[in-house]
Amino acid sequence: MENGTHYRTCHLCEAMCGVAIDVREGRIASIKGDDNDPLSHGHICPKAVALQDLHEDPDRLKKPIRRTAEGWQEMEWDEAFDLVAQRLHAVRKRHGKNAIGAYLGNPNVHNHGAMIATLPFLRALGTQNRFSATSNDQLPHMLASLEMFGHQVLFPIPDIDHTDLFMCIGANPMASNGSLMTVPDVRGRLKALKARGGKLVVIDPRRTETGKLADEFHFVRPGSDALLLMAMVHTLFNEDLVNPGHAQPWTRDVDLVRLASLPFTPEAVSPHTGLSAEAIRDLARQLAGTPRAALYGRIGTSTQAHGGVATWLIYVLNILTGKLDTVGGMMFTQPAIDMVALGGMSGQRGHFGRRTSRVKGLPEFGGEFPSSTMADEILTPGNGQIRAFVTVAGNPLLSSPNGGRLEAAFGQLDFMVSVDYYLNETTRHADVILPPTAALERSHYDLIFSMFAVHNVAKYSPKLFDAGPDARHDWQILLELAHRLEKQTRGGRLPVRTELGWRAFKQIGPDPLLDLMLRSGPYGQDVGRVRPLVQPVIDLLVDVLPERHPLRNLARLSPLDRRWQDLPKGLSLAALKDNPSGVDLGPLRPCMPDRLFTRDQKINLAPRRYLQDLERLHARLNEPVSDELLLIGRRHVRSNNSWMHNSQRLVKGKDRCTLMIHSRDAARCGLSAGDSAEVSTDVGRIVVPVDITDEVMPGVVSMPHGWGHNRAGTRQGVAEAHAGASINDVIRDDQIDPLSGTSVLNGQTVNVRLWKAERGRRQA
Ligand SMILES: Nc1nc2c(c(=O)[nH]1)N[C@H]1C(S)=C(S)[C@@H](COP(=O)(O)OP(=O)(O)OC[C@H]3O[C@@H](n4cnc5c(=O)[nH]c(N)nc54)[C@H](O)[C@@H]3O)O[C@H]1N2
Ligand SMILES: Nc1nc2c(c(=O)[nH]1)N[C@H]1C(S)=C(S)[C@@H](COP(=O)(O)OP(=O)(O)OC[C@H]3O[C@@H](n4cnc5c(=O)[nH]c(N)nc54)[C@H](O)[C@@H]3O)O[C@H]1N2
Ligand code: SF4
Ligand SMILES: [Mo]
Repeated sequence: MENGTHYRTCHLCEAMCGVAIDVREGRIASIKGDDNDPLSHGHICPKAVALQDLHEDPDRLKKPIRRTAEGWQEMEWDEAFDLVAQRLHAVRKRHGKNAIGAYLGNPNVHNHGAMIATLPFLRALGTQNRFSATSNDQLPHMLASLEMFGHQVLFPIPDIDHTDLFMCIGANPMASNGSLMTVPDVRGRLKALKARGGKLVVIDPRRTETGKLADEFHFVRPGSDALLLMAMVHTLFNEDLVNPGHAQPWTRDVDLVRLASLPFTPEAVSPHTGLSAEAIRDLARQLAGTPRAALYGRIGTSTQAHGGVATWLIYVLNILTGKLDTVGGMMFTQPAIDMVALGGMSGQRGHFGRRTSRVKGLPEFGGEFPSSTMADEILTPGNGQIRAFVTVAGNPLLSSPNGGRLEAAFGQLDFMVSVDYYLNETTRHADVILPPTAALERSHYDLIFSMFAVHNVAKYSPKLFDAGPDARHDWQILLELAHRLEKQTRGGRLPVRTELGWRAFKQIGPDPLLDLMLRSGPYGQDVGRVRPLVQPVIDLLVDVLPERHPLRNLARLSPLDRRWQDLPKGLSLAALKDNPSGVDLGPLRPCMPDRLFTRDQKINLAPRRYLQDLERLHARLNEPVSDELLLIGRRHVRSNNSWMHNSQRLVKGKDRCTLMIHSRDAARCGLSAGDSAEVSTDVGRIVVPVDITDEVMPGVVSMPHGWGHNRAGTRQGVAEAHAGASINDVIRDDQIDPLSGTSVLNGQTVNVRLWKAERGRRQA
């Protein structure tokens, strides 16, 4: 790499900040914000410098390793691919396809190459036992989008730059930098909101970094949001405040929602939620009374016992008050590569409940079962039991509920392979680890997060460093394994056309496909010239791309489509390369009802499965309010899920893996400043230093996830020295939101007591 400044997108979280990386003598000299980035305008968070730490991390694996009796041994790629394909195939042959389990982790979504290669890889595996971080995360949003708008990834995004009221429930964008809302520089944008006379309202069991900036803050009891939101709906009807605005003609079943909300009066829900009836009414009135307003919820409202209903109600409230698809409300993006349109064309809009899991009968979503039931499927004998496992960019041992049980499950597999560049809590169970190139060694285009951005932008970054001939990208690893597995399936040889397809795919890679997608997309360039190229490429890949793969529809897209007539044109990969800081495609704009995918092109405001689940919510009204401690999660701006703790710069300073507890509860548990607490449930116990603070609501304790790097046999020196404890070691895997299958990561009851080193030692 030549000396100079390289512009790219930071891929670490959803915010897509533009970074300017200065390279001197082949090394990174500095990482700064890119002032010319049309979305982030120079903003970065403290994690951006960790791009260098990740790149230079001596613990990062560069060659495949295999577990042997003498420990881990390096091996050559070809040998590793053969070994993995053979072992997986052997399991499949003996026990059937579903005997292989697969888990896809969060970083895949930040990696366009991996995204494009995943579906062919999964098809080659052939298993129905698929899992991902989705069911520990945004599944309720996807389900609501599917049921209400007809498409699982058509998400309403807060138009935060034009709103006058931002109501934030169960999200802490000041720490997370936004989620299902790609929003670099949240602080700057919230400042601008206030400068134009707007208001920030935050509702959370903890007065978070975002809560501290709020003009109005409310504590809410964990897991009670659905009650609160229902009472807001109730108020809207009761006070005649319902007005869907321009969504009126294409919104159906408003009356059913009114009926459903009848029992949930503000008075009835008040003791359960912790908000007064008057405060609840006032929230509803504010939302209805502010023309440009957005109600937004995330992890706190989705990964909890009523995550399905709570997430649905957030959308319902926005719709009933006319906020959907209006400037300053909840709007839809128009990305340059429109995965919504591409998927929608082949009926790939998503599906739910087509089959159920073997052991617990839980519904699939988009072909995946809930991650909470992964251990059940590995540990429970019988036909279809998982015996081999594949993880790609995931660390479920720390990120899924009941880490201890997963530990036991992974420990008894016949074979496991992980595509990952760290030897960590999960991958140390693997027989083979296949490490991909690091992020700066590959090109970058945000296929997914461009769809969630608060302003339409497109940006491509070429690779910064050359990883050399002995390195493989994620997409190369996945396609190579897929190709070899397909061959195994068909007895060693593929039909000529299929073989050619695989070779072509491996040769082409993702970037030329990006180019075709950009050119034929809404802002594309010169379709006349591109059109004849698209179909032949798709034809070449037709045996490789699974049926209904969105790419198969590429030839049917055109920038000249009626819907896209008003949009600026000219995008191609070359055009993006000419604009290394990215291209501004304009603010979000109304696009409904054209973009609805429901059969009748109407918003389904009251899908049946939500109404059915209300019985469970209603029953809560008659339950006593328990005084047990409820455990919730949190994020910190210097951390990112489980995998950024090996950067000294990020972990240094104050211990961040602490248990926040209210002074009242600390006193009840006999805890004082400087103590450690033992947090336990019937699935496990952990020890964490306490942070006594009235920042959390009485009755609530909070700790971050992704820690617990003290398990033997990992190779992450810095992380091991800052181990912390894993919250998921005490979170039960048998508690899920039955409506959506999402893990209950927030609001489970826990026991907390003073941990005495003496007692710990005796038990050990
Ligand atoms: N209790 C609790 N649990 C939670 C959450 C919570 O709020 N509370 N949050 C949940 C959420 S939202 C999420 S998204 C999940 C995340 O959970 P996961 O997706 O399971 O895990 P991550 O911690 O993101 O770990 C990512 C893994 O990918 C590897 N990796 C990083 N980059 C790459 C790459 O480019 N290629 C490959 N092949 N590997 C890579 C890392 O080494 C690491 O092993 O955690 C969930 N778990
Ligand atoms: N720095 C950093 N940034 C990240 C990540 C990270 O790990 N670190 N992870 C990324 C990922 S994968 C994701 S999905 C996003 C998540 O983005 P966010 O959803 O913004 O993440 P959190 O900061 O966990 O915010 C969840 C909030 O919900 C609150 N909460 C918990 N239980 C309840 C409840 O029952 N009701 C209500 N109303 N609130 C509740 C918590 O107190 C917390 O403030 O962040 C992304 N960005
Ligand atoms: S907020 Fe931080 S981690 Fe997220 S994209 Fe921006 S610089 Fe990267
Ligand atoms: Mo996530």
